Amino acid sequence: MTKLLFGLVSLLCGNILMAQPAFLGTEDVAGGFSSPVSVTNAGDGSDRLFVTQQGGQIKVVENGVHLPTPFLDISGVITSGGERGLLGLTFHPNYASNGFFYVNYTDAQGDTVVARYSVSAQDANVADPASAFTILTFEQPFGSHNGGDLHFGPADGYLYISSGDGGGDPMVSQNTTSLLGKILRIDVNSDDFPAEPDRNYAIPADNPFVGTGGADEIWVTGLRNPWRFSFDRVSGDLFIGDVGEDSWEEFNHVPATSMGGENFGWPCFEGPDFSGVQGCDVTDPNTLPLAALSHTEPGTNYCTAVGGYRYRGQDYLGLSGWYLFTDWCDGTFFAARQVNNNWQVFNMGTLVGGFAVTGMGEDENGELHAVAWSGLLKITGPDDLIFADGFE
Ligand SMILES: [Ca+2]
Ligand SMILES: [Ca+2]
Ligand SMILES: [Ca+2]
Repeated sequence: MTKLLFGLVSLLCGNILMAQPAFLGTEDVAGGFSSPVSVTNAGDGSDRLFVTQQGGQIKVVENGVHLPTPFLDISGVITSGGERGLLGLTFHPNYASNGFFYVNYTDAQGDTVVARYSVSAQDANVADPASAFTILTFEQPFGSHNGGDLHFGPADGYLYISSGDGGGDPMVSQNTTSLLGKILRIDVNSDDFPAEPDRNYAIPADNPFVGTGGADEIWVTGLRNPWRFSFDRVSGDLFIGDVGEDSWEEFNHVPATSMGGENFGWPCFEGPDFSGVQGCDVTDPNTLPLAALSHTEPGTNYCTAVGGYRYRGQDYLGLSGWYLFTDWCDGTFFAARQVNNNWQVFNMGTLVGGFAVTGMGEDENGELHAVAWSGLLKITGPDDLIFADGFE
């Protein structure tokens, strides 16, 4: 890896400051999960949390109780293990009235499926497994780098889906005719493909590759394995954790004002470094991450970016507006915020330990939660201003 842009490397690293002190903590909410990978809420006023297990189950936590009966169990239709499985879950913005929710999983052939399911008519804590309705599928060349997250944009109501480079030729991330290595953006409330039974969505007219040779579903490009991403529920900003290869773990930002089309560089760049991969040029587009964690930083073990959330809850007002994120292997949490055109990034310490936190999510009030090992945790913070450092 050629470090042609060493000055930027220093800037990205040197920007990480120590919190004074680290105010973050955790509270146990529920346990007994098997390989949990995400947590979210239904937005239906029930205050329930839904934990996605890689093996194919969605589990409900109601009033702090982990219900034994799964909300949905699709273990029979998926391939799980390694980086495959049931990887993501999100609820339709009108879930309270239409009962639709959406999953991202690896099917029996190892390919990606985004499917809609419906809650059962009889029991709010059980979905109807026969309601499966395919939204979108795409082939995966190998078992790794499946991406797998999905969320509705808070402002536009479109479904955004993260896809990795698939573990084969990484240049697919720069190929705008491929859905791999991208964030996709589709409208699930309509169908532009009535003749195609496994393609049931519409293309937003303002997607960046509409009217060009690129795939109309693409929102942003140049990602390697965007395992977890999120939206700021207030501003609509998009935050993407992108799992790196040998050098950097990336956390990328797409402002709500974006028209899409950002290129985050992979595989021509990893973090700020030009890779020298054949077919790449140092002048190629590379929207830099808001923060990047170096694999070679002494005393750390960064290896897998876990994108978090910009805190918008009410319990810890000192965290308001801070983007919280972590790394699966190392376990250190970070808080970042944008001041003018710069990002300040603070090391908040290790809350749970390494090889623990696989995903984060919000409850209906915006309180931040994480899944770690077999548990569901609430992230806690200070009651007062987070930093007394003159930045306020
Ligand atoms: Ca169709
Ligand atoms: Ca096109
Ligand atoms: Ca990048």
